[in-house]
Amino acid sequence: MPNPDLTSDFTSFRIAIVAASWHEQIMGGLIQGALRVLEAAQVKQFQLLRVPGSFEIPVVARAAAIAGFDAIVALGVVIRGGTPHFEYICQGVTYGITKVSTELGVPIGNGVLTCNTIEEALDRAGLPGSHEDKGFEAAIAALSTAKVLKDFKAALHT
Ligand code: RBF
Repeated sequence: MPNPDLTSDFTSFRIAIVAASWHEQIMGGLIQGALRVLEAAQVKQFQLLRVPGSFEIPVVARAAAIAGFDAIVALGVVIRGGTPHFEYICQGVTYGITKVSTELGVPIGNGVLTCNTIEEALDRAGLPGSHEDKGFEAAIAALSTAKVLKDFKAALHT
């Protein structure tokens, strides 16, 4: 992932984390990863919104975008099972957060893991022994993009 730049002033940013509730141990790692970013960036205003499953992330992300949050971090874990549900849930959440983000102009960091096995997800969850920290990465992406948008809009008015 790109080098995270958390040295800008993020103190006025309002950030929502929208997190599903399936696979709670992995979700714990993703949420902690995102919270580490908010702490490092000294974000003062944030809200953690828990939803039942990843499929429910877009509707709550939309409400957060409309409510004026500057960026949203979407966190979930979808594990491939024996039925086509995996594809439908993955498509639904990916399409849903893309639509919310582009139509409402609010960046959404995509931290929804779509994995073949629990082991694959554990390896990406930012837990002890994990090789990757996708909650952290999604929060960095959301904050960095919110900064790009804020600077861009400010420059238009100068
Ligand atoms: N939600 C997840 O966040 N991760 C999953 O791995 C997951 N697997 C599911 C498998 C099946 C067969 C079903 C029916 C639902 C699953 N869900 C999962 C829940 C889904 O995101 C949503 O909450 C429910 O379908 C209710 O709308």
